[in-house]
Amino acid sequence: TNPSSPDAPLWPAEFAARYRELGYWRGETFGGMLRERATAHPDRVAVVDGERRWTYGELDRRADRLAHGFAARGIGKGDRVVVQLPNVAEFFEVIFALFRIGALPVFALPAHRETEIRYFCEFTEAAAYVVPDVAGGFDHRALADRVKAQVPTLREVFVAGEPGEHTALADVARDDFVAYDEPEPHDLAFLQLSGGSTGVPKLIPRTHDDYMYSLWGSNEICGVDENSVYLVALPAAHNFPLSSPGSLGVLYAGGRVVMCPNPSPEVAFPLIERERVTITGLVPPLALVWTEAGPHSRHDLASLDVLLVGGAKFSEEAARRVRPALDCTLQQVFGMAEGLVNYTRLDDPVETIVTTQGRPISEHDEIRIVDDLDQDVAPGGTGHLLTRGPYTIRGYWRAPEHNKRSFTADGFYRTGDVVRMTDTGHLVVEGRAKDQINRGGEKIAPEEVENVVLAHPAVHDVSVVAVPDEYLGERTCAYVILRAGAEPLKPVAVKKFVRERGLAAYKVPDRVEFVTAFPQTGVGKVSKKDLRTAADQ
Ligand code: J2J
Repeated sequence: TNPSSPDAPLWPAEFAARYRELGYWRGETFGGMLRERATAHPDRVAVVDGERRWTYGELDRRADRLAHGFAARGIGKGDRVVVQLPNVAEFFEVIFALFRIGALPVFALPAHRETEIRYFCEFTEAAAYVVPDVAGGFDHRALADRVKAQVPTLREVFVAGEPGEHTALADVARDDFVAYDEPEPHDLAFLQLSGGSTGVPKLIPRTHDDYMYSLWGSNEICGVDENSVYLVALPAAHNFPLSSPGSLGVLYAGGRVVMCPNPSPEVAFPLIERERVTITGLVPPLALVWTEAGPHSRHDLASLDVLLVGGAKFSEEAARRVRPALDCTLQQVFGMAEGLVNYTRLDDPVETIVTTQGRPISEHDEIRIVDDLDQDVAPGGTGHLLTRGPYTIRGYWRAPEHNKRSFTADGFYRTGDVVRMTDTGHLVVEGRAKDQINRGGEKIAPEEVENVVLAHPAVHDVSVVAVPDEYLGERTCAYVILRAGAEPLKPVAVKKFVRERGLAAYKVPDRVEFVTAFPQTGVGKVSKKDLRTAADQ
């Protein structure tokens, strides 16, 4: 069968058949996987959140009760449900319930605000939106009120905690059986968010089969087994802590997942000690903070075996500090929600671990490094990374026009990353060709921010660019041209405007500069390269 649909172009039949034959696609679903683990070891702890400890049996039961509750409310196979939860145990209860009934979680981040959430709900025609009551001092129920008033398809808002005007998750769950249509392994499991380089974020359709392979493939490479304890320090819904090998990899292996409400050493280190955490993943700025704090900590971090660092380039200098400071093995990871994930191997020589971003999970991850004309560069040369393989998507969800640009005719994904390959087959990330800003692992599409700034009545034009930053790698700078005759603006007024339009805080420009013209390229387009150089002076 070839389940490609107009919504989501999937793998051509011959590729799907090959990935099955090779044993990469095992024909499992997430709902079935949890059931198997819960049957095999019901009393083993699956998820720890503060004082709550859910066994596999309990997580399975909770997912069932919620699945029946969702089904009773008419949510079913193929329906989209925007899930915006912080690092709490309910995250797993909700997503496994949705996996079971074949409804697709759309993974929003806790930082997203009205502009992003409204877009996700509208674009996916979501039937429901799942929120916490209050998280990080922000009332998500009030955000849900505003979104629900604007999106007609949105029938339900479910709240983990005090529901206010909405419905408590606890009141959705039910013990009686409600029939539902189960998904097949080749069906979509969820929609993940792309970092994005365009005005609106793109949605990434992942299937049970392909994502499950990225999990067990990662487990083998990262040494994850039933004794592993994974600390979810980054936002749980992000692809890295979810799948590389992440919480879902560790649940696949029958290990234990520990929710960390905040990635600072003050919160994370005591949890590592208490739960004997063995593995976790961090973005480079946090890895820097941990390596500074590690040697002075009064907490016992000896259980920590592996620290994965990725999401943005980790400098060689910082990479060298990890083992001395935390006495664990560094694993660099260069991944993307669209698929391809590269890891340095645990037994790679130290020089490889600190100077490369790893090599692909699979022998069947096809890698091409090409010039601007799509011609392969000479071995060892630097160029654009294109990839195709058993867990890399063949197209974004409902984006046929965009897909023509982001994928080659023969199905390679254009990552937008500029890389070279060493003679051991490891990739080194040398730069980026896509119009995206990587702010310490948080991805920002300049166009999305520009569209919001442009809505300001005093703004004639704007260009958002990256400026180098010692701590975050990159920060954002908005160059603004005011309208003729407009009252002068202060930078804070621009930032405040962006925040009030309901954009995630990490997208609010760090710097705002007023100019009278933008540098132009030869063909009369704004030269972002020249703006970046100007910002760096
Ligand atoms: C340089 N750039 C990197 C690295 C990602 C594991 C780890 C990370 C992500 C992720 C992920 C990088 N060095 N080590 O999904 O499963 C940049 C590249 C890439 C983009 C993808 C995972 N690791 N990057 O970061 O979808 O530019 O996924 O194309 O958020 O992050 O971003 P995202």
